[in-house]
Amino acid sequence: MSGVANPILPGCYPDPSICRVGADYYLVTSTFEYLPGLPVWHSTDLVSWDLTGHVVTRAGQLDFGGIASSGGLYAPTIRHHDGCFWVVCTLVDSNDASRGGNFLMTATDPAGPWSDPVWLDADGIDPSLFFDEDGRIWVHGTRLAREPRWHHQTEVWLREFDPAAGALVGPEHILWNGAMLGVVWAEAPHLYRVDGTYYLLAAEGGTEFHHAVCVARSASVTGPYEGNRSNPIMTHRHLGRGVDVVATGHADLVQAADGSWWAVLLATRPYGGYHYNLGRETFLVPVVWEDGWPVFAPGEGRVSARVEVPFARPFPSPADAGQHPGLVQPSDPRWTSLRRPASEFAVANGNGWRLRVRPETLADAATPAFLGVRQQHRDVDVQAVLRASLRPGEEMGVVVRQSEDDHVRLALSTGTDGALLVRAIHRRSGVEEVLGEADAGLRAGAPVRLGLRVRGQDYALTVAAGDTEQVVATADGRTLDSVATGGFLGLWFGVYATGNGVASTTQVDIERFEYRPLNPSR
Ligand code: 6LW
Repeated sequence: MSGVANPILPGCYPDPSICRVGADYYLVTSTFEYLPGLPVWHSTDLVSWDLTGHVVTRAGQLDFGGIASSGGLYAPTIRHHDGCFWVVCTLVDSNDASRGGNFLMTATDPAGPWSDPVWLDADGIDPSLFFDEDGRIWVHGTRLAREPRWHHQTEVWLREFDPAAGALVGPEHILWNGAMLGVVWAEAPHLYRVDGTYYLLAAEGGTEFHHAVCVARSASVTGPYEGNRSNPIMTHRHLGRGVDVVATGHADLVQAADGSWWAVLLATRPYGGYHYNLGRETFLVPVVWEDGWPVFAPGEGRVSARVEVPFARPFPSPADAGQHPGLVQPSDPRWTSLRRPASEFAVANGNGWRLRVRPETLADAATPAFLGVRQQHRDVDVQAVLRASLRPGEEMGVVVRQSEDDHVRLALSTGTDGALLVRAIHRRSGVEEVLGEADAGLRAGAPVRLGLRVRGQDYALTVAAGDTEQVVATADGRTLDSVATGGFLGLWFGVYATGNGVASTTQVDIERFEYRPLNPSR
C-alpha cells in the first residue's frame, strides 16, 4: 500500500481534469494569463506526477494581448480517443466578451506539440468532451442561463461535435441548472457513461467557500437528468471556515486500470486567517459506487490529508530534499511568463537568465520582462541574484505577484550618484505605497542578492550586500490573496526588469533564482 499527501499538486493548479490511457494518467489545470499555458501532468499511479508538457506554448497559438489578470485560460478538459488527445478550454477576456471563447486543441503526444485552436460556436465556460460508445462526440459546457430565474443561474448545455466539419452540429440540449433551487454557478460539467447509464458531474455554489460537487444521471445522453438525492456528493461548506481544507469542488472522475474510481478536484488551504495564498490546488479522493451513484471519499465524506492508493509504487517522502532542489534552473518547467513566451525577452544564461529590459511594467496587462514560479509552500525562502547596469528610470527586482493591480516588489534602481536604491513597493488595488527603503551600499554592475523570506502571512523583502542581509520591509500576505483582491489566482514569485515605459537596450542578468520551502510537505 502506498499513499499520497493531499494536495497532489500544491500551489495554483485549479480546475483539474484527468484521463487515463492504459497505464498512464494525464491531468491538466487552468493557467489564466500565464504562459506556457495548460500544464499536462503525467502519472502512472495517481501519486507521483511529472510535468510532461503544456498545451499552449507558441506565440500565435492564442492571443492573450491585453487580457487582464485572472482572465485567459479557464478550466480545460482533457480526454483521449482513438490515439489522439483532445483538450477543450475557454479563453476569457473579461473586458471584451466578444473576444476569446471555447476552443479545441489536439495532439498525438500529450507532451506536445498541440494543434492550433479550433474555435467552437459556443459561449460560456468550462467546456468538456464525451465520446460515446456509438462513436458520437458530445461537447458540453456552462453559461449564464438565457432566461434566468435567479441571479447567476447557469445552464449546462450539450451539442454534438462533428469531427469532419470541426464544428458543433445539431440541436442544443439544456441538461442541468444545478442540484439546488436558486444555486449559483452550476459549472465544470463532465459526462461519463458507466454501466450503460449517463452521469453528469457538475460543481455548483461558486468556486469559493460554497463550492460543491453534484451528480445527476440519465438513460439518454441528452437527458432528462435526475439529480442524486445525496447531492452534494462532495463539499466542505458545512464544515465552516476554520478547517484545513475549504472550497472543495470542480471535480473530474477517472477509473483506474484495476477498476477502482478516483476523483481529482480543487480546494484551498487557508492559513493566517481566511486567506489562501497558494490559490486553488488539486486534490485526490477515492470514489466508490453505491446504488448506481458515485460516493466521494466513502466513510469520511471529506478530503483527507493522505490518500491510500493501493496500486501506487512506494514514493519517496516529500521531505526528501532531493525533490526540492533550491536552484530553479532555466530548464525548469515551473517558469512562467505573462501572455507571451519568455523567449521574446529572455535567454537562458548559465544557472539563470538574461532579461532584456522592456518598457512594460508589472502594472500593465501586457508582457513585462517577468519570469516567475508559483508559491507552492507556506514557508519558503526565495533568493535571486541580479546584476545589471541600469539607466536612470529603469528598474529590476523580485516580486510577489497576484495581478497587475496587486503585487509587492523589491525594486532596484539607479540614483543620480550611480548607487543602487532599494525600495519595497506595495501596489494595492492599483495604488502604490513605498513600504520601506534601504541603502545597502550597492554599486551598479555588481551582483545583488534580493530575497523573499515568507513565513505564513509575513513576506519579508530582503537585500544583501556580501554576507549582510537586511529586511527592507515586511508585507502582509493577507492583502495579496484572492480573498483580499478578487480573481482566481494564487501567488507567484518572480524576477522582473522594466524601463518604466521607456524602450531600452539594457540587459539584466538573473544569475540564480532559488526557491527553498522550509517544510516541503506544507
Ligand atoms: C472556472 C470554473 C471555476 O472556469 O472557476 O471552480 C473558474 N471553478 O469552473 C476559473 O477557474
